[in-house]
Amino acid sequence: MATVVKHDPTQALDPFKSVKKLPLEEYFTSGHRTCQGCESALLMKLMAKAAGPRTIVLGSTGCMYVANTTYYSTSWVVPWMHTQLGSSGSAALGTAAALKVLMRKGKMKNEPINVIAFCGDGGGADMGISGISATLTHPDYNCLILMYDNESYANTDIQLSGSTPWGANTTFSTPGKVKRIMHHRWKKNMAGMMAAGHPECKYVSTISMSYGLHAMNSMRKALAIGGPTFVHSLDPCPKGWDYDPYLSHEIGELAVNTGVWPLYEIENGVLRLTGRTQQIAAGKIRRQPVRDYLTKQGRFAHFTADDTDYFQSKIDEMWTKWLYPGVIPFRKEIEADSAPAE
Ligand SMILES: Cc1ncc(C[n+]2csc(CCOP(=O)(O)OP(=O)(O)O)c2C)c(N)n1
Ligand code: SF4
Ligand SMILES: [Mg+2]
Repeated sequence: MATVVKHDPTQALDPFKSVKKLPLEEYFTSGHRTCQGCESALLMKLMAKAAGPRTIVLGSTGCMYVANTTYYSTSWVVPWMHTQLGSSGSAALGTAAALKVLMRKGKMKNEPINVIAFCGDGGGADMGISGISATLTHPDYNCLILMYDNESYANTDIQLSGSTPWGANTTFSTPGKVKRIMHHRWKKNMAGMMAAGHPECKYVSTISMSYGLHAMNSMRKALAIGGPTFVHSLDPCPKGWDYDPYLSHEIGELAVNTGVWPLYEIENGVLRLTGRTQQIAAGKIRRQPVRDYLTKQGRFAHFTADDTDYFQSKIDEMWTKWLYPGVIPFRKEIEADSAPAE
């Protein structure tokens, strides 16, 4: 008979009903040095609020490490530890395993403690993907891996990553006179990949800080469900995306409303589009043209009309041809445009 792995108890983290019902306590406070308008810093703040005081946070190298832990100061009120750039997965698993052993041996009080390891897109979707993958195959350890995606290696001056959108201007893909588009690869589908490849992982979701309550409740679900989980946040970055910091919130909304960043969750194997994405898919609101999103950001300022059309066509494809809009990039053979000849 197959052994059913039972995970340890988790904290009861019911969804927050409204912004007015949020606790006033902050566990990520002042004293950091992130740029004005940094949505990743907002993610840290809301993640800590969503998780509450009995939480350990581990952070891999990147802006959210460097700017938040200047020598002799930190904005973290909960225990926090730095981990190596590609190590969010192993840091999460190792910490969850250590807590389990210490509690079993009676060396610390037996209580559910949230373990959250965050990583950037460079540290997570590129360098640390194998460690994250390994962690998501261990159903007996409770931990959340939170990927904050500012679509570049921002801390080292905006080099392109596997998460950088097609055509964007980064320090590794500066448009020139002869070649305008220097980055020809499409962004990795990290959340879909994590969900599809790890059947033991009970919860994967995408979030945006422009929808803070939705994001906090998603992180609470990820922490409460048990076992290892993965949440992917798209975080506008004024420095890397080259826009005025006051636009951060609007650009986050545009990413969702243009269909560039679909919001969804996969809970116990059930896939559900959420928030505005669900409304777009149900035909209740119109998907905005991607031009509205691209023209707000300097990193796309070199785009010609053809480039914008190409970008739009790829987003349309994601919405109309994928097995599930924005989530699963397969097509049923019968629906494929040009099924290969036998
Ligand atoms: C193994 C290793 N290689 C390179 C670096 C240099 N480095 C520090 S932060 C960073 C960028 C990380 O990018 P990302 O994970 O996307 O986080 P962000 O800086 O965008 O917040 C790099 C390359 C490092 N610390 N460790
Ligand atoms: S470079 Fe981007 S991610 Fe880094 S602190 Fe500034 S706004 Fe935040
Ligand atoms: Mg990054």
